[in-house]
Amino acid sequence: MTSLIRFTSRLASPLRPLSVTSSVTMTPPSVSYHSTSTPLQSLTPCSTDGRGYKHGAIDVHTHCYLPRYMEMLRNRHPNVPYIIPGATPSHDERYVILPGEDKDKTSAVGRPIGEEYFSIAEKIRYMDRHGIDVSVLSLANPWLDFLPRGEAVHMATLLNDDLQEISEESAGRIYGFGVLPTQDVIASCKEVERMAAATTKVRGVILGTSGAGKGLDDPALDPLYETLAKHNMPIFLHPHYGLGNEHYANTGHSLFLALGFPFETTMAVSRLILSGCFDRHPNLKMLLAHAGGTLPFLSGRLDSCVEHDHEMCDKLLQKPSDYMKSNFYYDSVIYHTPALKSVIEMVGEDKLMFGTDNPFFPPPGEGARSGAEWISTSKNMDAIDGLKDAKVSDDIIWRNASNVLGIEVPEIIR
Ligand code: 5CU
Ligand code: ZN
Repeated sequence: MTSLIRFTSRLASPLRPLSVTSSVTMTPPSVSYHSTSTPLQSLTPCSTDGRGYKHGAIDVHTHCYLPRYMEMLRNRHPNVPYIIPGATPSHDERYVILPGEDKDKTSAVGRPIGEEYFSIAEKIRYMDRHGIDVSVLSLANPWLDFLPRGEAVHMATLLNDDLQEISEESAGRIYGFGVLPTQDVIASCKEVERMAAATTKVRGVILGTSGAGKGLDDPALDPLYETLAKHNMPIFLHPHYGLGNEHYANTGHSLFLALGFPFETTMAVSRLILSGCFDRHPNLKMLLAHAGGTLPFLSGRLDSCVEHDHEMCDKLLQKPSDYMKSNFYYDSVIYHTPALKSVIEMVGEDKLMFGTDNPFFPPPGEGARSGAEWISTSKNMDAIDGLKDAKVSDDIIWRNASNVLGIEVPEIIR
């Protein structure tokens, strides 16, 4: 029989209602979270000696395929996304994730995955290795987009309960972005209400660009945006489908990820801004993956094209680039100091937040499983260090996420 848990919100947060005592019940999961037997509490102190960082970072772009979701993927073969079984259960499995990946004969089908993709204990070990104090965990793409409506609704509730319980057990190391069954807008609004009332550490939601199936500028999503804005829950917007995919054959996954992902974000957010969404929902906040794709770089051009377009020039209350400063935050996952500088110049240093995209881009070979340093993570940290401004680096590494998402940081780094 399922027992019932009551959650009480205790953390002061500029984004969430304070001191909410709720009688909303959340169902504990039937699947164990941890694929190792290590209790989370024994992993909780952050050893920032990984690369000698004096500050613990807050990672706002970090994923996990929770065990319950993995179980579902293992039973979907051969419908993408699915797991190709390994020699033994949970060993040498391959994950087929990207659209059309198993049809493109020019690239390998699936990628090897292990505990780094689904174990919370492994996530904490990785965090310790790289001086990351807190992770704001999100389910990775493609979330629940591919499920029939009813299944998506059911799964969202269970996964959000899992996330809540994981964060409660983590002694402050894990916060979360919940997941929504976006194909059902009313159910998504209810799930946001449920999380806002009941959870203490789920600080927003992760969303792909498909919305209810017609993109983010679909007016059908307005009630969801209104509900999220009402509860000060930001959307972490993340690509999955790629844009321009027909041009990427014979390039493995490189161009799909390097170009298709950021182009997808750029197009979806541009459409959303031009739809007037932020005039209707001025309090809606979004955190954009991969530093907003190419949007910061193209913002001047976007402004100019709108201004000179007789169909668009008087539809918005502000310039597109104004919304990009007032309603958006940007992760730092671009591996490049000059690019970071230009985003800061464009939107301000209070808008960037450190991210890693873990468990994607693991060290080549067996590195992910041997506790090796993740070059993708160090490169990102090095790019921030390259700004050569300790205050701005601190803003990006932890302070902005702490302020915006209401994340408690250990005294040592304040
Ligand atoms: O390597 C990849 O395919 C990915 C992905 O699917 N999602 C993500 O966030 N980063 C990389
Ligand atoms: Zn990601």
